[in-house]
Amino acid sequence: MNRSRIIGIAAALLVGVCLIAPSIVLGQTEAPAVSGNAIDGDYGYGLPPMVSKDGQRVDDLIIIVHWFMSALFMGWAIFFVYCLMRFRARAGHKAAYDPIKAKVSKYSEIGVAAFEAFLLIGLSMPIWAATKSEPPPETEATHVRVVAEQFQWNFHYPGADGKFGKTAADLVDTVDNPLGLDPNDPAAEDDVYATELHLPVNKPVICDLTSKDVIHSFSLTVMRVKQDVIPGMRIPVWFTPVKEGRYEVACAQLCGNNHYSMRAEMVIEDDASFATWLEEVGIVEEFDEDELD
Ligand SMILES: [Cu+2]
Repeated sequence: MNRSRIIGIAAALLVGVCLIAPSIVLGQTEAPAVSGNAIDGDYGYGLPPMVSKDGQRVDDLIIIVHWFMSALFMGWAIFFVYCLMRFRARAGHKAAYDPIKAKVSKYSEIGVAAFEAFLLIGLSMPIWAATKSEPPPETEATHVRVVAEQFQWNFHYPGADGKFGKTAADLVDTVDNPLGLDPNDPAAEDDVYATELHLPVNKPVICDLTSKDVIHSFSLTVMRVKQDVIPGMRIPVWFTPVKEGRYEVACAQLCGNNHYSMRAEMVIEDDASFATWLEEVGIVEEFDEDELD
């Protein structure tokens, strides 16, 4: 392939990326559906919908990093095409093997390193410290235990007494006792089990994550929350939902053959609807126990 053709292909690729990128960012498609129910919010090729109090800060960081990487990409791509043209083989020219010393490259490298340090120390660390180091007070938060298993999410609510009943791995029964609740513990009597995550709007949420089998990852894209779920560990995550709606809970860690089907729904609703739902789910559980007796 001759050199001018290589230069032409490189330039065409560069122009192509510049033309396609904005249409990808601006494009919108249908929201994904979970078990037949429509999921709220506009899903496109850009950032997914965000309904969390602290989410905007995470989004700002993602956007800044992407603009910075785009500028770096453009800089390197222009330099690449320049080198192809400037240092092509020509009659009467001989390649020089001495290292090149240029002030432009030295200062641009220092500039990139300084900006990266600013990204880490000036932007990322303060956001991380503000949103991830201190959980909200337990008395003000909705507290849920999230128990992952192949290939389902289980949600455990403490019930009216606000206390989670004791659980034990050897009490787990997939059909009758999916959480492994201890029937002799009085705190377990009013506990609620659900496969859908319901949460009241505008109130902090603490989710304690654990797994029955392998490593999963609790992914609430709309809350900008993603955390590995590890058997034998209790890992808390917290967030504050700010918009009512029906959203997706996904597993973001390849956890086995049916990993793709490990999805649940998260319903953000007002206080009254949440209280009604908790009561209804509780009633269903009691009814099931009567049936079994
Ligand atoms: Cu999983």
